[in-house]
Amino acid sequence: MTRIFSGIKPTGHLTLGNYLGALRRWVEVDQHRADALFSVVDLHALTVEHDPARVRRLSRQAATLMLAAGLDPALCTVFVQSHVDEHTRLSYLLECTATDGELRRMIQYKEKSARARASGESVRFSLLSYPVLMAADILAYRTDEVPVGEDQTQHVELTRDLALRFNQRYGHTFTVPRATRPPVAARVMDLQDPTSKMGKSHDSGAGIVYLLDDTDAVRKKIMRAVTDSGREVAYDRDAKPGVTNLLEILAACTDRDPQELAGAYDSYGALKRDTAEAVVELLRPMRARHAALAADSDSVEQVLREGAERARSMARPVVDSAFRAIGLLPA
Ligand code: AQP
Repeated sequence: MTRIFSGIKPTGHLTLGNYLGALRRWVEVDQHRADALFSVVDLHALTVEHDPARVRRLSRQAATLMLAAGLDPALCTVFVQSHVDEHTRLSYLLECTATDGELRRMIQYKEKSARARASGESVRFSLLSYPVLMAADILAYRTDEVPVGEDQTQHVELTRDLALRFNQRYGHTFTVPRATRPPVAARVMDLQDPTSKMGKSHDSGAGIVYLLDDTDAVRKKIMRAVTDSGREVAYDRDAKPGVTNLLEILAACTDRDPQELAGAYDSYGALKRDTAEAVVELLRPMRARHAALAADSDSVEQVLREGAERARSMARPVVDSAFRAIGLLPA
């Protein structure tokens, strides 16, 4: 059976981008067709300035939202990355496989380190090394497919390179995974700056729809979305990034084609109204389930404990065999 691994990092409140670009497909497709593992990748939240209490809170909230969105522990494995030691054990071996040059070429590293330096912050070494930890997350489970948004494709490419290199040098140990992407909404853009990704750790709350935003806030954010000059509703990411983003969101919410939808509107106002209503309806059941689950945190913790046990039992033999292959004495 195909093995899938994907994760969400608790760097902020989950957004519509996380849902349309990742979570929805995990729920509707991946957990049914594959042996799937979905993780709150909390170690990845430590690569930038962080507040320990906030990371704890956001980790719990992310796990609760993943379940509220419909991940079913009877169908897939839901767990917290730091609960399974195999990720960090394997990460070191992969650090010994990766090169400094290839890590410095990672676009996210270049962008985030430049941003940190520009604002006078120091750059954590883990910001450079985290793609290797991500490779360990994936390879520890002999994953076949990694559903990710466009922004993570380069890291999955690195994972493939590391798996191939390790296998060539030390004998076949890892499955070489491939990235898969959702058909639409692979990249939901910020409503106030439609040329940059809607990211949960970004500052501009006005351009970001959070999954737990109340109905009024969702409507306001979408009605105030930046649109483009002119009046024509056209699906064209370069010439009309704002309108195109709204069309993609509406298309993803209603399972329609964004190009076709463009032909159905002759004003930005109507497009915004329909998009706002579609998003409100999409999020309504999830918010209700989240409220119920948040009131029963014991059951969420139980799911995470069982998920970690299952994940550990899958990862341990793979990581142990990597330790042996690379030349370490068995304990
Ligand atoms: N805007 C988005 N559009 C489509 N997919 C997205 N994803 C995230 N944002 C969008 C996908 O959601 C999964 C989990 O994301 P993540 O936690 O790795 O990254 P993030 O939500 O983008 O969080 P940050 O902290 O705001 O990230 P950075 O700092 O990297 O910008 C992934 O499959 C991701 O592709």
